[in-house]
Amino acid sequence: MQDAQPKTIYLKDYQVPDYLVDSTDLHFELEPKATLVKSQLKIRRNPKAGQGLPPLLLDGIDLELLSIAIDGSILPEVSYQETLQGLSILVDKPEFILEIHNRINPEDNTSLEGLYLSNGMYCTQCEAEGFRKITFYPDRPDVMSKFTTTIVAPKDHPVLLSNGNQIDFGDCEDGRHFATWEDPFAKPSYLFALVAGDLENVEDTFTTSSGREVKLQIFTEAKNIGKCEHAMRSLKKAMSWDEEVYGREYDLDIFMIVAVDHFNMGAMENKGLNIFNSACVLASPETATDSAFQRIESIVGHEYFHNWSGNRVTCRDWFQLSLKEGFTVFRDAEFSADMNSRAVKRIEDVSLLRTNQFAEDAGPMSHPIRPDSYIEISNFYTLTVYEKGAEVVRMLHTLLGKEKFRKGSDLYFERHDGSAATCEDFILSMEDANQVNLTQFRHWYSQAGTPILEVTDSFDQATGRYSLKVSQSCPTRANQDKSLPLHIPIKIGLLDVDGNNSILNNEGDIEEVLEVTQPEQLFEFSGFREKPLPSLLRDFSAPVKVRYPYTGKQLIFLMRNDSDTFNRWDASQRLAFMALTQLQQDYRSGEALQLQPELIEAYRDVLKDSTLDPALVAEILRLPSEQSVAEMNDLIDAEAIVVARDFALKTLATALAPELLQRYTALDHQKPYSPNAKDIAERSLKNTCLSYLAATEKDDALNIVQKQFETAGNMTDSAAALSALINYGSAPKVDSAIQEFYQRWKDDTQVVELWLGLQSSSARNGTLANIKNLIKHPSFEIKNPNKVRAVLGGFANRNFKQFHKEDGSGFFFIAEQVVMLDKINPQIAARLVVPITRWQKYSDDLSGKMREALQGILDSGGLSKDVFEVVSKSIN
Ligand code: 0A1
Ligand code: ZN
Repeated sequence: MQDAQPKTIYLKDYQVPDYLVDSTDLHFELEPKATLVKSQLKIRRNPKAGQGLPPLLLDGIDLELLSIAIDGSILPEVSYQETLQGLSILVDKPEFILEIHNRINPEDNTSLEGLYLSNGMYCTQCEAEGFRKITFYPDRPDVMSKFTTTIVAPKDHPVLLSNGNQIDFGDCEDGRHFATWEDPFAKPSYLFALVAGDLENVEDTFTTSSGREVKLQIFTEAKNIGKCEHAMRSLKKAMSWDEEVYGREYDLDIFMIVAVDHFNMGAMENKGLNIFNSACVLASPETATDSAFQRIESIVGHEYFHNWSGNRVTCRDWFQLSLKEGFTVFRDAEFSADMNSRAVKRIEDVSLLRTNQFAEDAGPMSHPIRPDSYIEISNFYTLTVYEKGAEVVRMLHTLLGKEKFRKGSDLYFERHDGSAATCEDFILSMEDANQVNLTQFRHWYSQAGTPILEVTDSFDQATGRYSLKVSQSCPTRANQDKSLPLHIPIKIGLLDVDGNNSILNNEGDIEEVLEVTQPEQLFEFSGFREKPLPSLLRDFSAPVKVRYPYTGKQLIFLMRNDSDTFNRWDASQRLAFMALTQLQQDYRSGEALQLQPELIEAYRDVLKDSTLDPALVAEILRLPSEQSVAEMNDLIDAEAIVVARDFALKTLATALAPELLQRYTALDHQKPYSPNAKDIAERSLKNTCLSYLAATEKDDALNIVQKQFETAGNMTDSAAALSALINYGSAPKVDSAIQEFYQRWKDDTQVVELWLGLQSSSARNGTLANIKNLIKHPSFEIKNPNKVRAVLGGFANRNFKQFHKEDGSGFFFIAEQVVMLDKINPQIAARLVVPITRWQKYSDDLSGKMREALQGILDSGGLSKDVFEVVSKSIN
């Protein structure tokens, strides 16, 4: 729990470590309530750290210290001191062996950091600072050491795993058994992992480009062994892809993945022993949706890619987190794009960024992709560090081009292999490999906020010149220094009256990347007979907001004609946003609501266009979420947003019902399930049509939904039908569908999580009361983050309507849960509170209620650093 005064850590205070650890020998004797940890560290004074022999400071939290010895002699109590953060040991020689014995309690460790138990299985989570909950250690990423680990456990835990290669195993005299693992690669403590349990595994092999055979294993509880195939296939694809695209080969003889039910995040890239949240690795057609299949492929790829971008080259300090995360997200996004539909992947990623990262960057926790300070580093595993970080790497790729980017990444891996690097090192490698200057580009690492580009244009009929004027600005929070202009790549095309791309330059290009570097800049093009229509920021070439005064007609034209698929979708979003804004205003001024007929016709055209990728049709049809509309508004009027969106949805559903039904029927063919891009696209459109049809709330439409619910042959169709029923069905049928589904799937954890999530995100009145029952349901477990995310997270993050009730009931309920959860799992509590912290953007009624809920949390006292940081930064 929180110290009297939680300390802020600053990047500017970074200092190299005083001592280095050449080798780390760990010995575990596993017991649920009293695990014995013996660590032997070969320690040496860091020659780069200055003169003298300062005390050796080791991090340690919730540890019971048993003994300390240096070079075999037990230390007297006068030679060390236990502090709130760990241990301070007096040192009188520059090199020595330190041996520490301590005890920990995995069973009572509900924070899921360090060593803990999940369904009787021991596992670890050490990033960012979990290793200090295992033993006393310099727990910082720039201390890299070679680890050897011995695990002793009772034989009812037959599988004993750690990083690297197993070098020994056998029986102990007392009936237990042991295994010893050695990792030949030096690594920081956050990449350490240990697993012990009654697990089964599936096995395969991969032959690397240089001909080495690698053993691949996925471990899980016996009941889930049939759900590993997709992850294994994804892993092999990822291994080939990294060889082809980045020239990176795997380096150990074995690569293991373990599925764990209790996990704070998606997965963790521990060297040679990735630990995964079960939801991000286990799948079967009957139990997992298409999005689960795609999520698994991308996360398996992500963790695998970390072996180079994260493990072989790690981070010097946690301020550099985006060095490994931004780069690795970019790598996994490109991997997924290559394996599936590139355009749809891009649309999904940009939707997430715009809806949630833009909101984060406009809120109280706004920070640059390389933050300058933090109280609790776990709070900085954010969309900004991950997703905006990936966009920054993508911009480098766009500016340099594929070949030069690869030269830069090759140099980066070569220069920094085996060491802990910084974001600056990454940029320097890109510069040095290509003789380019990225001085101005560096501001992306140090400045927070979403830049806004105002674009205007003019055309001179007499000369045929067309010019685009671009001005950039970056509204940041008051406490930030004035922002400097950024280097922004804007990919554009110019459409002629027939919707074709015009030629833009003497090279005959039809697309160009404009490099915006000035606060205001003019770009000129010539040779036009008529004024072209600009297609701006194609493929979302920079994480910015572009403002250009498009008319509704022009947007419909772009939707129909733009050769850039992303921008076709983007035009539809702009159009929908314009309509929703108008509806909000009409609602507030008491006018009758109506949707423009041209808009309805534009949607009808898209729905009927059989030449378009069905997945793209689905993306275009789907109206922007309430949350994304909220993000676009300076002042959020939650009620008006809900009314406007509901009205637009129902109007479209009614007007397009015949076409929706036609497409639904054409796509409703029963074929064996396969999670390939084409089938996923078809299911996506089919189920989008289904949910629109359900929104008409007509009996015949609801009968179709009911029929799909009863006959679905895969979880994608089944869950889509259940969701439509929950949101639009009539009461008795909904209840029986919910019960039927649960009875069928109650033994499958992943499906139960889905079932909980569908209920908590229901837009129906009465959802909060239902949630209060759900948290008492036998399937709910407050100590399991997936269940918390499904029920409480589903409500606060994916149920705009019910969460933002004007009486504040949603906020007060979440606040109460946050206070309770904080005692169990601070990381999860700190994430759950975020939706209430954006109070400043809401209109008065809600904003006051949110503040009140936040104040209640703060007043409850005894908060963790995690929750304290998020709440106090929002309220002050
Ligand atoms: N590095 C992992 C995710 C991860 C991050 C933080 C954690 O605890 C604070 C746990 C896992 C990844 O990017 O996949
Ligand atoms: Zn990662």
